[in-house]
Amino acid sequence: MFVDAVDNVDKVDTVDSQSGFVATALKNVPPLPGSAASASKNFRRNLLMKYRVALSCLAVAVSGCAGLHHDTAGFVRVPRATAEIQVDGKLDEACYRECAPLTAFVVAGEPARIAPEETRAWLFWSEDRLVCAFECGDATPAWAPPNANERDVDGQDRCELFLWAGDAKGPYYCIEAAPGGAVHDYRAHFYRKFDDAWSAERENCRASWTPTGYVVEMAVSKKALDAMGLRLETGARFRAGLFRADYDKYCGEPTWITWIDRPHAPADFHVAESFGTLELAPD
Ligand SMILES: [Ca+2]
Ligand SMILES: [Ca+2]
Repeated sequence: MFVDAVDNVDKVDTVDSQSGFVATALKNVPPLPGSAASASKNFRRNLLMKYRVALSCLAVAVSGCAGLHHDTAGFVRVPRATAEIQVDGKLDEACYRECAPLTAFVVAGEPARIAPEETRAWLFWSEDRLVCAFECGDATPAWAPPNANERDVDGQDRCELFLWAGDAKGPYYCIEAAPGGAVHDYRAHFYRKFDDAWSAERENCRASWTPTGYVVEMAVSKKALDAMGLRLETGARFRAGLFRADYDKYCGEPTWITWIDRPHAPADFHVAESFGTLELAPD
């Protein structure tokens, strides 16, 4: 069951009462797939171009900041959160300005192809949770409202966080979050043995629309991480996948976007080679 609540004139919150996932959408939310309102797409594309220029300027401005991620060779040092992060689908906390995002996303299996949309991702940790956020340019929103069938996320734009303790025979855990608030979370074993009954202890998980795409902001609790065999302490290392599916239309053909690519191999995020390594940094 889902509950709609309007708490101010600018946004509408859609709450999944079972998962706790909340999508915060501006009232000028992108049209549902196939709706007449999709005629506004050209206007959105123009906005996208202007916004990308602005983001390029911003990237230059923050390129020398402290806490910079190191995203070479599939290894990232995750900075410790120095202030409270409100998981509300808005990336207006200082950490998102002060820490450069991961931007090394590529089209999976197609090294010569430039990703058609910009993808930026951040990770932060504290003693009680791991925070992950994505900011995605997307001129072609493809989404549907949340419903009881989490597999309906499969045909939607979405950002994906995979977490794995590194045991080849052990489980890995996946949270796939769409811009309209639908979430598909599951546990899996290699190769592609899925258990949809698993659900993350997602105390907070929100998505919101931006003028040029969407944001997903999520936290995974210490309790959930403990159950995965992942430790929240300085120096701890574990494996993670950061992925994105970008559809031009609902249930169309996606462009698969990944942080760790297997060049010249078909896109497949459910293999160990698609995971990078995170190290929890002291600051
Ligand atoms: Ca926030
Ligand atoms: Ca899209």
